[in-house]
Amino acid sequence: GGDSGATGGGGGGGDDKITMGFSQVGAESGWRTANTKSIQESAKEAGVELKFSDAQQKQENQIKALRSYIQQKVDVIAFSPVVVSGWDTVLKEAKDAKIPVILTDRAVDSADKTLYKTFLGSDFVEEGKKAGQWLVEQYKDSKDTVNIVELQGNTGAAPAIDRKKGFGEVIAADPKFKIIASQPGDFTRAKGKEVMEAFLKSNPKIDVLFAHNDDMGLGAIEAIEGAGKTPGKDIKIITIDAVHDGMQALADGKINYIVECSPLLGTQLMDLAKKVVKGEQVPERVVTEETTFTPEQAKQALPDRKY
Ligand code: GZL
Repeated sequence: GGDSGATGGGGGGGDDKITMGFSQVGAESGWRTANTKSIQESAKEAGVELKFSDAQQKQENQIKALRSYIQQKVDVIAFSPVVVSGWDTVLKEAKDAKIPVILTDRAVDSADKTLYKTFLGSDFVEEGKKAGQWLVEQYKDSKDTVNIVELQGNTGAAPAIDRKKGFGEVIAADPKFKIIASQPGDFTRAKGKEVMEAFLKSNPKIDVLFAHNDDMGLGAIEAIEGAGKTPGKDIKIITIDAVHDGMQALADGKINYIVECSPLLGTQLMDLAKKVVKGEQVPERVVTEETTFTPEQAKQALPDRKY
């Protein structure tokens, strides 16, 4: 194959077949497994040679994976950073090795924007705002205090920081909304259930649960039912993602509203990767298209959902 030129890392094989090193956060949620499936299927369709690693939600494992991709001289690196900070050193190593990097799903807080070519993923602040807007609308005619508990994603993750920010900004408009407890549930069902059990024990009056993803909401539903309360009625539940099991709970009335966060980033990622390896210009930010769902809309959408 021809010379890989300034942008590529001298990857394998012929001119058009590129090699991508991908570091995935883990397999913590339904969203994550759907995202992994999208990336692996899209790589096959695009004829991209994919080296894939699962970091089990540990940053040090992602850094190790990125270093191994640099060693292997892949043509392009893509990853979903489990947390926003601590990436500058390894991203500089990739830059020095002339291997372009694409951020997907989650962002990093590096001040140096030349450390990556583009960030493909959702606007998490917007997702948090949509969740808050639904709540404000639901309680617009009520004067009573609304006691909210919040299950956050893993500490330091872009979606956890930004969803909390967007939601908080919107409900700050009316002092009747009170977040009486807010803890990380790490985006998993198990932790979501465990933290919700603690919330229920220490807060006699909980009106609303805002969970940063469906999986924590589903875990919380188990805790709420275990406490003899009815999810969706005694405690209103808002979640983010719209994966199958969340949409089923929404259709069943156990969740009241879901803000979609699409995991289907694979096709766009492979297109961006091919452009970047060729040294073509790409937008520095590609925002995912996504919507929201009520129980009625979930019933309509469920039969056609891919995940
Ligand atoms: C959001 C993604 C989050 C999902 C969770 O793009 O990073 O991580 O909302 C997943 O379900 O674990």
